[in-house]
Amino acid sequence: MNHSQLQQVPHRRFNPLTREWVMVSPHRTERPWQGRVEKDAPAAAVRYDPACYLCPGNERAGGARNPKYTSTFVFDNDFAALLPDAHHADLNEADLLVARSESGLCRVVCFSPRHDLAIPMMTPAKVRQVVNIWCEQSQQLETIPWVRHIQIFENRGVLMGASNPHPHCQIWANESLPNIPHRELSAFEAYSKGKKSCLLCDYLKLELNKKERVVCQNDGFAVVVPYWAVWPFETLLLSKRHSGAMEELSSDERSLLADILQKITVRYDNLFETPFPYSMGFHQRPSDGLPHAECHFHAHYYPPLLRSATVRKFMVGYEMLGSPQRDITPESAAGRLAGLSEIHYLQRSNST
Ligand code: H2U
Ligand code: ZN
Repeated sequence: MNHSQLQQVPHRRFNPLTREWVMVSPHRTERPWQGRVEKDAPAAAVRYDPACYLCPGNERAGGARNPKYTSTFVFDNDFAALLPDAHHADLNEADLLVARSESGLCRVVCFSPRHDLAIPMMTPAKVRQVVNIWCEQSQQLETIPWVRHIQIFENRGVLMGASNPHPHCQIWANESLPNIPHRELSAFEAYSKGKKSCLLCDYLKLELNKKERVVCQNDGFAVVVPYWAVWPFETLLLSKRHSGAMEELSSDERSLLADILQKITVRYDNLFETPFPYSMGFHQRPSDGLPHAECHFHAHYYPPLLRSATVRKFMVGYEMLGSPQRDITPESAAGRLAGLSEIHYLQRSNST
């Protein structure tokens, strides 16, 4: 059997980054479905919201007041999940009750003073400022001796638990390697040891040759729906040059990163003509001072939507108990995303 015959039959696909399997059931997409592609009510586009905790000059929920910032704005999360000075604890009872203390810092980054402009709608120069602040923050946080991992992530939309529509992301820096980066690090190390090359450099080469899962690219980055995608329109953003962290990107590459972030998010918004919800985040090498030359800088986008602005995929039932499963194939999701315009639907209707 070859790859094209897989388009009709249930099968499993292997994720070499996490070394887990996903079930793919393409034949189910033929089942009757009477839904339609419906558009969400467009969010009221206010540039400034006096009731927003993140807008310039406003008071936050914790009582602090934001400065009248004019570019990006970073502050320590008023409700931080981790604290920098955890009391040391290392408990183990019969290998069954195991716990350790964890120090960390949690920050919030407002992308711009504008309450209404998310990444796909911002100017390229403003997105570049966001990339700059991510690099600056990573560089600053990794100088803290106990910081071993820096996670930059964005929850967009209420569906993904974002607490505020003002475009922002979070940065958590902590003492230990979280589960998923830990699994990815083991996979990078094992692959590099066995094949004497980089897992994601090899994967990217394969995808750029095959082209069937490539959504968009520029000189520095490519976005693919990975062969092993779990979420219907999940994507993987890969740097073309092998580098381990965002701060290692050249000035040109930082601009290209800003560009590719817009290319993929504009496509997402255009898919159902709605502000497309997702959780996304960057995976970089651990910041423990070791080189980790086998790690390859990348980002994951996990959007929950399946068929329209309101029909989402749920990770329930078999997926909670067995393994993740998808119906629409990664190839067909990539084809749909790749075919979309790079002009945002709201900017299109404004110009007509
Ligand atoms: P999310 O939208 O991804 O939840 O991120 C917003 C974060 O902002 C959230 O973690 C913090 C919340 O704790 N926050 C503040 O620190 N101060 C506020 O006044 C509002 C929200
Ligand atoms: Zn706001």
